[in-house]
Amino acid sequence: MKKRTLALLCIVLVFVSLFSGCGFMAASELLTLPAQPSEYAALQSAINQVINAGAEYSSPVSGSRRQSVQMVDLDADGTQEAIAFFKTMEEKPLKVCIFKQNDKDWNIVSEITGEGSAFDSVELIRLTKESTIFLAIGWQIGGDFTCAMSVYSLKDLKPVDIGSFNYDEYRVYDADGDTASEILAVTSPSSESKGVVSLYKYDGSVVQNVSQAELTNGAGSVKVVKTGYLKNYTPALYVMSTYEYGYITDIIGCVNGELKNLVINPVTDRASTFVTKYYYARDINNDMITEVPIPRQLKSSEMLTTSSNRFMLQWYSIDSSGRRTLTMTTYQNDNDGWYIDFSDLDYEIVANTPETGGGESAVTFYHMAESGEVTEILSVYTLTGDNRYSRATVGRRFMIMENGDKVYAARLPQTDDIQTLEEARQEIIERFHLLTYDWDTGEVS
Ligand SMILES: [Ca+2]
Ligand SMILES: [Ca+2]
Repeated sequence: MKKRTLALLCIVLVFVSLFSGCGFMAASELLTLPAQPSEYAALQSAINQVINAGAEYSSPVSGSRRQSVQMVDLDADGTQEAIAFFKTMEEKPLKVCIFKQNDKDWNIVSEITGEGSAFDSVELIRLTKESTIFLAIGWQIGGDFTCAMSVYSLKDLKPVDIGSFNYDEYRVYDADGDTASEILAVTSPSSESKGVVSLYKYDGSVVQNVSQAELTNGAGSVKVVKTGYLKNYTPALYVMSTYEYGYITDIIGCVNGELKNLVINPVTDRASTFVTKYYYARDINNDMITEVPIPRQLKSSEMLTTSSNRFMLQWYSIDSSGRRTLTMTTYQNDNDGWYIDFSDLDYEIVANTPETGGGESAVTFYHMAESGEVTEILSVYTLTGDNRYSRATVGRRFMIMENGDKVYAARLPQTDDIQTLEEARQEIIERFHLLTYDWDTGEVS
């Protein structure tokens, strides 16, 4: 095994589910004003007048802005206004109030009311190249997971409805590279229609649907929506849905202002990204470009007892024309929480055999010669229990790392060349990684 330079993965260990979308969250504690210094007492007093009139706080349930009172300089006058979210018993029960400070007092300068069961989300969006802020409010309408978004201009802090649309999920980013943000709305498939991603853009007076792209025909519920970069560093939306007995990822890019599904096969009307397990697109090699995992079945050998679902994951980056480039090849062990980067090997892994028992779980990888002869290349062990450390170094085994109550070890073929063996061991240690969570999985609740 030759020593190679490897791009070490930098994986963030913190699992933060930051997602926008129309899901139901567990009722979180309402976050009101961060503190109660004297200058906020007057604001609290103004808010209390709304509450005393029969309203209660109703914080947005998803997205990154979930406080029921948010301090923002909406009109760029250098001082912050307050936006507060309430639920009332009125005919339109959801109420947004914008408060502005005038000397010491805070007063309501405008209100928005709407129908729905809850605020799904709120966004402050720069829909033009200038710094002007537009307000978008997602309303949960009806009992299912459908939301409606209304977008408002805020000239003189007077909201004017400049467009609205339904969505199940959405993301806000500059999709077409004009430095202004757009809204990309995802609607799940129904019995009558395919899932669709729609591009909503501000034309100077209204926000309207300027382009859309369909998801895979036959795709089911949307599981993951995340933004990422194509190979040429243009942004795209990666949408993973259930599909038959697995999952499929549609990749929606914006080409010359038009949304395009970059991985759809026009003949089959489905994306080329089917996976049987819950493997979603991510930046596997930390180069800012999102890769999509596609499994490759390992060849099997009659000389080995292997189960049929043994495969490597091949991670591809996609460019704006849909061409894909292999970036990394991994073997992933979901049960034991690790993967190995098998990129750029000068031999082909053909099969592996898993074994479990007695506080040990092992996977052995093989190479197959043209004659069909099978050679063991590498075994990786996950060890638990009392004497796991001693078992990590028994015989030809060497320890890779420990994590919690697990010790990971490996075993390489016999060799008398101590230096080669030491280099090979070091390479295995470098290629071995624990499975961790993305900081932004894009998972949809
Ligand atoms: Ca744009
Ligand atoms: Ca990448």
